[in-house]
Amino acid sequence: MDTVHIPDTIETQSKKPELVTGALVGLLLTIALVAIFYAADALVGTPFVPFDMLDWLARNLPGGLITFAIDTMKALITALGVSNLDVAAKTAEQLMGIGGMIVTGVVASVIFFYVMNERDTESHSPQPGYILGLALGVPVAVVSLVVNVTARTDPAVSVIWIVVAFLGWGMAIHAVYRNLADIRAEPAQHRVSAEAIDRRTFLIRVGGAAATITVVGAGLGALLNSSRQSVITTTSVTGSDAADEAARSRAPLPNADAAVQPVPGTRPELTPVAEHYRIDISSRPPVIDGATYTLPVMGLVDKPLELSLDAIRTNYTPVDQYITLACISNSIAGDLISTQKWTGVPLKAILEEAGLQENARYLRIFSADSFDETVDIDLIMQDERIMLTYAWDDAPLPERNGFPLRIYIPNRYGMKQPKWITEMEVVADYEDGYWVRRGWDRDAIMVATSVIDVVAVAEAYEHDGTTYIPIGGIAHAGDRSISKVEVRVDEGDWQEAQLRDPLSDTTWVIWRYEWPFEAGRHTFEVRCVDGAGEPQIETVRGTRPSGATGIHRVNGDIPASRT
Ligand SMILES: Nc1nc2c(c(=O)[nH]1)N[C@H]1C(S)=C(S)[C@@H](COP(=O)(O)O)O[C@H]1N2
Ligand SMILES: [Mo]
Repeated sequence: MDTVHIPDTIETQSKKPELVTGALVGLLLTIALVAIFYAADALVGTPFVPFDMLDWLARNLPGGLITFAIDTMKALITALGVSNLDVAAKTAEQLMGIGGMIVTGVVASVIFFYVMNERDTESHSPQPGYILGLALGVPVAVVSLVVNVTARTDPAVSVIWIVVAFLGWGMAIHAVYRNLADIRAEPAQHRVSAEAIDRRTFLIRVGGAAATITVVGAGLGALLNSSRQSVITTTSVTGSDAADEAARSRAPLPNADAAVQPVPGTRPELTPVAEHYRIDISSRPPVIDGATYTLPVMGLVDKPLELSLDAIRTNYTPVDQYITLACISNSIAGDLISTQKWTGVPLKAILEEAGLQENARYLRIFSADSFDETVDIDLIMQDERIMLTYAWDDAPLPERNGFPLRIYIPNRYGMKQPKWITEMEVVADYEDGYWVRRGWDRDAIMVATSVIDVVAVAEAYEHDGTTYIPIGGIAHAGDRSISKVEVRVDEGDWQEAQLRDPLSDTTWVIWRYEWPFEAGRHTFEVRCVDGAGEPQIETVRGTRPSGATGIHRVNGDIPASRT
């Protein structure tokens, strides 16, 4: 045994466990706790608390700080060359939640070791462990109760589970502390050398146990989550890619006859649903049961409504629109912009049924994830395109994109358009919505932007002795349409591009320009003019608070010969 070799070390050391040991113990046991939460979530649907903590922080920190964190993350991810920014950002965010919880556990454990060392008592009461567990468990349970919208368990069960799990964690840390203190306090000669273990061996055993729990918990969770996911896809109404394709070939797109074809390499005109960008304030989308869901429409109305999803789908005349949605934090040429076919009911029809009272001015919309926004009622009554959306691409809204209901408001960035709507209230006074309270633009009108998607060197062709390389991309100005796109190369003259008929006047426009090819290094730039003749803003401006502006510019070496 090791003890035979190092009794002196043990005797001469202070009997108190060091704080570094406290940090190590906290690290091992908190990782194990995270794994247990993960497994329980996958198994029975209890809250995964690291995400809840992060969501709560994101909602309660000042808006500027969050924007800074998000921008930093975006910059990091972009620097790493990841292409799918929103997916990567979500993953980074989730890892931050887990990291944050582990750091909290480590700090709490260090403080616990410190306090215990200071107390200097021989008492073997289990009380300190309970106190540690409750000190973290109770606040975490409260936070989870407030923000969690994905748990499948009853809130009471969730709260008890979180407190019990943290109690177990606190007791485990205390037990490890006591053992370490006892081992060190014990004079070497009192040990039965065959059974006694030293501090290091004990810690290795604790580490082994924690690692086992972690691996089993995380493995179980991952296994259950992957099987759960596959169930969702097989029963999903959207079906396979092939089915989507079939659906599309049955109903030709409204611009099927457009003369101008996209340059190969231009982003798809209609974004596949699964690839639509996704931005929301939660680590995971809220889960709502469509079968029991009802939407209350209340406040300053003559007849408050309580609408089931079926009632919304069948009692009103549905409308279809092809829509380009963009996030206000999309940078120039970023990928937080997508186009889909939306189906819903004009909000006007619903408000008319409820009957607006004299002083009705604004509609407050509340969401399952505690997001909210305010819409001007005059706007709703004037613009029948403003709709309560229940389908994308002829299928129920995907969970992450707002199932069962989201609003559509033309010409506004996504931040003004709540998903997962749970309640609508007609009110007299304006109130800032979720992102407006955090410093973003109150109106959030979409800014005109144009982007170069591709300089298609591989598509070069010859015409009348000149070689041309097609350049293609998109231009977008909310619902204001695009009247002109211009391209310039190496700061020469602006040249007009051809515009493809768009899917609708609320989608982006695909453009192409045939560039007379010259070998060498070139700079390509694009700008656009909206349907009212208003040119896009050429000055570079960041996303906060009103959306990014500026000319998109790309540089490239165009090889002289491409065989
Ligand atoms: N309830 C709720 N609605 C929301 C958000 C949210 O976080 N919660 N995010 C908004 C933002 S900032 C954007 S850009 C769009 C994104 O919609 P998408 O994820 O379906 O693309 O949803 C908007 N609606
Ligand atoms: Mo957004």
